[in-house]
Amino acid sequence: MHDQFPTRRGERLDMFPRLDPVVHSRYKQRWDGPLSEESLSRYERDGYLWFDGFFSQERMAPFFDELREIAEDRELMESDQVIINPDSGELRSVFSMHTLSDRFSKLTQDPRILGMVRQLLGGDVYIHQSRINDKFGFQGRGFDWHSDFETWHSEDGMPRMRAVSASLMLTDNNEFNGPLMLIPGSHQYFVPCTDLTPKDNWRESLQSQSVGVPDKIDLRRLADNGNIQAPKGPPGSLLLFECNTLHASNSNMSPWPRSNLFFVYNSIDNPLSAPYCGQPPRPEFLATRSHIAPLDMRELPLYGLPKA
Ligand code: 6CS
Ligand code: FE
Repeated sequence: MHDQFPTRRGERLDMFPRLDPVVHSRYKQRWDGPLSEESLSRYERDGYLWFDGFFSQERMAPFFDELREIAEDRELMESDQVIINPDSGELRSVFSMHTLSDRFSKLTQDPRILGMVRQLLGGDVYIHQSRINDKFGFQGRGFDWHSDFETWHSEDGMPRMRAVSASLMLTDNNEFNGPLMLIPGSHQYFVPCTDLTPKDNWRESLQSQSVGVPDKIDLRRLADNGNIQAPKGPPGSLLLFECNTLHASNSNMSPWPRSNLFFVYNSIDNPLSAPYCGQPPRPEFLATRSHIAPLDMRELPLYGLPKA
């Protein structure tokens, strides 16, 4: 099978311009939504959009509380979908949050998020992956540079660049606690990586990624060109980033936690095929393959009002 995004072939391959639209509603389908022409153009140029204080802090608090409950749940903490930081034994990531919790599931259907996501992807979407990344104070480890699409293509068989991550801040993200860093404009190139994918790579890569990290020469070129940005803001801030935008984060050296929630939306016209790296598919909690149905918008009750 010819692969239009060759990567992890055991040899260095040159990066090349992306083959897919960034804002899909401009091309194949016209799909209206809440984003202005200015925002769409900015997303097209930078590969992400930042919304400071998109939701209120009060609205985020129950999600953070639920995360703390998970950390207390012995059985869940021992399951494969919870990733532990090998240095500290503390929680690093919880995958498939939307199947674990009704509250998280409903949030994936919030009209304010879903409207923008559908507009960017030009039609109906489903959740490819959801997770919380949690960096405890003083010890939360970082993530090396990568494009999510590079992993999802090679390890999950995602055919095209037609997915977007919505990342909601559950805590403050500031310069001390390891906020996400992005390279604006890097989504415009596919950067092949060199090392072959080992079997069950996810067991290693979700703790500390080494395969799927671009060459330093390519990273420098893209960062020299687009610089590096680290959006910062209070709980409830939202980052929408294109699946191929290069990103990384440092460890959390502050005493405060940094917890971010991620929903990855994929177009229903871009369902997974066999992994391009030749390994068996990863578990369903990392990459949805079955029961793919378009997400509907679900209006939620008003927040902040006392219960009737
Ligand atoms: O393997 C994955 O699917 C993931 N790994 C990283 C480092 N980022 C995105 C995604 O959660
Ligand atoms: Fe990532």
